[in-house]
Amino acid sequence: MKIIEGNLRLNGNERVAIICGRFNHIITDRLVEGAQDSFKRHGGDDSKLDLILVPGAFEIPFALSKALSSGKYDAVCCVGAVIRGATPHFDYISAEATKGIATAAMQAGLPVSNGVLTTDTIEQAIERAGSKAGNKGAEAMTTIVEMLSLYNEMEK
Ligand code: INI
Repeated sequence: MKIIEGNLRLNGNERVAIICGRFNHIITDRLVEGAQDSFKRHGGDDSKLDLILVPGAFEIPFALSKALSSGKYDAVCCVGAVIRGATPHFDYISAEATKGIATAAMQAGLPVSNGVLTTDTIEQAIERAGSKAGNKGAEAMTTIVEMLSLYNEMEK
C-alpha cells in the first residue's frame, strides 16, 4: 500500500498569508505570534509571509476569498477570537466565520486552516493563545505546513 502523507518541512519558497480578525486583539495578537513562529520554525521565509488584518472574525471569509483568488499565496492561515461573553450574536459570528472559511477553501483548492477560537469565556481564549492549552495560531500554521507538503506529494 502506498501511503501519501505530508511532512512538517517547508523549503522557504512558500508564500503564505495569515488573515487575522483584530477583535479581541489581546488574544489574536498572540495567535498571530504563534502562527508566525510556527512558519519560521518549520523552514518558512518570513519575507514570504503576509499578515492581513480585518476588523473581526465575521470579515475573515471575505478577505480569505480575495487572498485565495489573488494568486499571491500558496496557502492561508486564519486566526481570530470569538468569545461568547463578548457578543450576543456569538453563534451567528462563529458559524459564519467557520462556514465561510470552509466554503472559500473548498472553492480554491488550496490549503486553508481555521485557527479561529470560539470560546465561552476570555479565560478559555487565554488558555488557547499561548498558555496552558497551547497556541491555536501555531497549531493552525503547523496544519498549513503539513497540508502544503501533502498537496505536493499528491501531485507526484
Ligand atoms: N468579532 C470577533 O472576531 N470576535 C468577537 O467576539 C466579536 N464580538 O464579540 O462581537 C466580534 N464582532 C465583530 C464582528 O466580527 C464583525 O467585525 C462586525 O459584526 C462587523 O461586521
